[in-house]
Amino acid sequence: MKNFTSVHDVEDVAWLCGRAFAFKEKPEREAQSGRGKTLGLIFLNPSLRTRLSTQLAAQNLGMNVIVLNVSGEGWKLEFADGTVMDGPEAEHVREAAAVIGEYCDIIGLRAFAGLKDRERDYREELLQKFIEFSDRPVISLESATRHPLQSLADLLTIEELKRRPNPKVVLTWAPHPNPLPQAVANSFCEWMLRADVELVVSHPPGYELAEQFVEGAVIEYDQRKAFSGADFIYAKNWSAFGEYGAVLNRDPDWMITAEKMELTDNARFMHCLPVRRNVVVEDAVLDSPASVVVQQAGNRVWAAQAVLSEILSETGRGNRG
Ligand code: SN0
Repeated sequence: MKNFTSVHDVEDVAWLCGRAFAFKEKPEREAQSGRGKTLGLIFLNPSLRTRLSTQLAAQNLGMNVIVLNVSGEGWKLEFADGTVMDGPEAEHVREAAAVIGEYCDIIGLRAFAGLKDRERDYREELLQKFIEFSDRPVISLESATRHPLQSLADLLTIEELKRRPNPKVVLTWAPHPNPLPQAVANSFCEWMLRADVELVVSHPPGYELAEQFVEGAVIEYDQRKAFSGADFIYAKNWSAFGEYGAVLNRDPDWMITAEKMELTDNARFMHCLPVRRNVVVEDAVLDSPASVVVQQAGNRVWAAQAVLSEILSETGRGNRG
């Protein structure tokens, strides 16, 4: 594995899950493999789980970790070519990524969708420029269209908790006051479609995700119908893809409630966090034994460790990116 930006970078998803579970069982099993190597974690947006779990995973492999919060501490970056840089942007990604590549053997990058220019976001311009100009392996810590470390941890959690083969997994849209990226939802779908689950996606009209992510999933506009017989309920808000970045619906009737969870087959409740209580999901669900959000977040460490270990085994063979 050279870069880790989507499920398409993974040859064998089941095998990668196996590696993650092996690290969960024995975190120090490859404690020397990253010795003398540096991971740089570059954040253009806030983070709690991603920053801590990826740092912990790298340390378990013996790596050095350095973190830069670009939005708070770095120079404001320019990404477009040929611009006259007389505005607030002080540094171009061409130099910034190249310099980070000098310091780091592997780079993790968080760069959310801007939600203004759909073509630019879906081309993954920021991520691609970091890959190109750093000349190092890059791990997505949530890009414009995907959050693959989250999705891998989600899959690990489903594998640990499923009570039957081919469980019914429902991704449901839920309300939120602000426009959020489609990345978590897109990514969850493409990973679930590579796993042994029955995927149902439920959202109000207007919230259809890009075809490339949901092709093969069942779309059910009636949330209650979608919940029927479900083994896992995965809640997430996203803004519209069609009317790009718009908040079209704030209907509290889409919130996940204990009453709706009754429609499922004793389903577990999942969310990537952070979650807005009593907007996305009511306290009664989040505080019930059905909620597995903390276990899910815990699995972020093993997802990151499995991915880092794979990339290290490549860089060890002298691959500079
Ligand atoms: C991000 C998202 O992509 O939806 C990160 C999730 C891992 N979530 C948010 O930005 C939530 C912010 C909020 O105001 O609730």
